[in-house]
Amino acid sequence: MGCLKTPFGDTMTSWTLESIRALFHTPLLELVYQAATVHRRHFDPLQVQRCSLLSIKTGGCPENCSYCPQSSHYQTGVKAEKLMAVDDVLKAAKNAKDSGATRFCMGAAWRKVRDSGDFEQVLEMVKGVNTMGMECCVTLGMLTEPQAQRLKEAGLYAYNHNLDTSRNHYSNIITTRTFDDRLETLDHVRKAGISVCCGGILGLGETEEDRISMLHTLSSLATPPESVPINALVPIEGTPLENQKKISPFEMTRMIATTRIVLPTSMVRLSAGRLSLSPAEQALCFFAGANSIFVGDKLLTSPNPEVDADLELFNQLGLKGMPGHVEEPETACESLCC
Ligand code: SAM
Ligand code: DTB
Ligand code: SF4
Repeated sequence: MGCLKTPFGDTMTSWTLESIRALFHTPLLELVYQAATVHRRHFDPLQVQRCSLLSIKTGGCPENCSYCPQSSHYQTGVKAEKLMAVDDVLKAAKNAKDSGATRFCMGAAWRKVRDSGDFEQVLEMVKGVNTMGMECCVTLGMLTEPQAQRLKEAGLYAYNHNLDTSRNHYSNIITTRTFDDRLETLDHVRKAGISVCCGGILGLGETEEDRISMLHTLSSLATPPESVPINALVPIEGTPLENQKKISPFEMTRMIATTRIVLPTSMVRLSAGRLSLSPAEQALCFFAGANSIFVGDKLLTSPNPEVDADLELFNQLGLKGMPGHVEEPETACESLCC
């Protein structure tokens, strides 16, 4: 790790590839202990943010991401649908808020945002969710800087745009866009003043070096992401990765612990793949520094643990939901959601 001085005189650490590699290969229990220690310095370790996820535009995507059920390149049984109506989305957001979610994420199976009526509708959705006092996050594919600015003006809190894997492994997984395309959109999001949510997927046939390299790219961004989702591949029949070997819970734990230490103040999200982890394995991930999950029995198109199972998990572990910090405006909400 090298030390840099910020303009304010305090020290900022920059992680070299070698230092991340050494950390990643630390014996697991020692690594988890270090990560848990770092976690406690920056967060209440008993608080785990509950996020809600909704697919506002499902299927028919022109990209060929080898893991994705929504790509039109593969026969996965996911039907292409039109963009959801604003009112329906806001009703879902209200339900999510009532059930304790403090972040509402909307996903669209788009390659990129087009300046169109659909984008105007998404801006309305963002405005509505923001008005409810939840962190509003969207993931819509590639964005230009003016589009990012419009999302910011509508009240967008965060934009999710994952690197998914290392630069080296990227073209084995997706060929319809490049790693640099991803970085360019992240730059547009950052320039618009939107919080960046960017992480990856384990189980895409990548090596440990690929995982280390992805973390190095994330920590080397001019401003590292405030939010880092770590997904385990949900294998989808019909996709090229349907028979991929499942990652072990210890691989997930190692990745989460390393992420927590390399990006100590970021939210580390235990995202897709929780159904293949037992309650005890998820507990190990929380101990290693994961402090957010998606709640609700569906992710975008694939299953997620039942709400009751997560409530029981929180009770058993003594965890509580992280309180929201986005303020509800004082004026009454004029949208159709309430
Ligand atoms: N189309 C937009 C994009 O790709 O940025 C937004 C939606 S896309 C479904 C959001 C993220 O979901 C992907 O970047 C990927 O990390 C994750 N994802 C998709 N399919 C997955 C799967 N089968 N298992 C785990 N994560 C998956
Ligand atoms: C993220 O990193 N994982 C979420 C969210 N960001 C958008 C998506 C997971 C999708 C899993 C496959 C599906 O349900 O379609
Ligand atoms: Fe499309 Fe996003 Fe799925 Fe890739 S991950 S196929 S861009 S919806």
